[in-house]
Amino acid sequence: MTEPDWAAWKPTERATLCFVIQDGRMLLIRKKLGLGAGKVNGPGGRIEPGESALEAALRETQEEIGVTPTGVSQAGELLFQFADGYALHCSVFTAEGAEGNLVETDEAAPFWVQTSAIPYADMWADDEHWMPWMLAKRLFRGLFCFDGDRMLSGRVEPL
Ligand code: 8DG
Repeated sequence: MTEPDWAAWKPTERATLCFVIQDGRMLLIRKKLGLGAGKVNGPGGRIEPGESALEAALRETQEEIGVTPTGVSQAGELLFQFADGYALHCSVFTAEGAEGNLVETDEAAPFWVQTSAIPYADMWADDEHWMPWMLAKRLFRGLFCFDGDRMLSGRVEPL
């Protein structure tokens, strides 16, 4: 698979991710269903028609683990080109906290980890490349090519 022309790249679908980071810890999920099932990730999912990326990030977090993120800001964006032609744009947000009761749902099991001990081995292969940017509050753009869940190439640049 050759690298796409990222300047002309258009996504098939758009999704979001939201990472609550508070007191040196980050709120993660083990995803039970859908794309990336079995992997550790932040809450998130596809943007529905008429919704902004931020609205989708809040809704998906509520649906997946029962809490509403607060103090949300943009962290970066991820462009994923898959070998089968599927292309996904993902807006990444961070939150300073979350309101409500954390619950496990059919979609996800939530847990907290120290930001110094992120379980990259259980996550999508690109995450270890851009998460340090997010933790350092450096706005980023990540450009990644995948075949299934195997990362073929990628890079991270300032946004
Ligand atoms: P649905 O909830 O929209 O109905 O469908 P789904 O099949 O469950 O998928 P999703 O959760 O909506 O969308 C996939 C999620 O996975 C979305 O939040 C973006 C995220 N995701 C990827 N690739 C990668 C990746 O490489 N790293 C990380 N951290 N997240 C990724 O699709």
